Amino acid sequence: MLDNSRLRIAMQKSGRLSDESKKLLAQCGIKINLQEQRLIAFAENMPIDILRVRDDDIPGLVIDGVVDIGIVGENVLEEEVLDRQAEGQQPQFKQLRRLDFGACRLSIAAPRDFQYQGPRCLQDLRIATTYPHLLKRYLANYNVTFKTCLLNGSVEVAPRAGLADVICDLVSSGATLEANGLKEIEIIYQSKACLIQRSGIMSAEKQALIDKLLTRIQGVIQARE
Ligand code: PRT
Ligand code: ZN
Repeated sequence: MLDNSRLRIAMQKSGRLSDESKKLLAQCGIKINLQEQRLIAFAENMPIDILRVRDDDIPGLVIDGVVDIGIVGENVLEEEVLDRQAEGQQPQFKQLRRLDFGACRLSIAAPRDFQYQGPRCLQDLRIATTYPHLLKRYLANYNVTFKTCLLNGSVEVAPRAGLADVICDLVSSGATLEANGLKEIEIIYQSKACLIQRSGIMSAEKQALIDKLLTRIQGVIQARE
């Protein structure tokens, strides 16, 4: 049986956000013993449980109220929201704050010799991406429609493999695009990690703990600036 009295926080198990998420919680004074293989870790000094999952699962866990708090990239969050809206749902959650890590941008990139003269050039092309909804929303501003090649990894090899004309993927240094003979042609979304809370009623104790954590996070981030 799940213990509902403890604050449940979801973070990425292993990946680009996991070290920083772990560090942030530690700097807030939460003592956790994260054993590598464990899905759940229990804080020793506060009524908090840490759930360690794939980043893609975090928005849904918060929106569905399975966990109280989530640390996730805005890119993954926004894509999940758009996906649910496309299915006729109205996903509810509270955006608590933006964090100071996980910075990246979602960009459209094309083979180096592609003659790019603005979004209209993309009409009817096939675009490989993990973020079809963010891409569709952006290109709809230009009345551009496209064909999707949905990939959850190795997006950058799609043009060379003949799977797509261009790609829409996350970029930070640009080295991956460069190594794959691609150039960035359009930035469609700027992202950072963020902290979200489920909607609905929280017990006074849980809400007080969230408020305390938020104050500490504010202090940690300010000290790093
Ligand atoms: O296993 P799980 O599903 O949890 O992890 P994942 O593999 O889906 O995600 P992960 O760990 O790669 O990224 C988690 C989050 O980190 C993303 O959702 C973003 O919010 C953020 N982030 C920040 C990035 C990057 N920077 C980033 N550079 N996510 C991915 N990348 C990838 C990008 O997809 C491309 O393959 O890095 C490559 C490009 O990097 P550069 O530096 O070569 O431009
Ligand atoms: Zn993922």
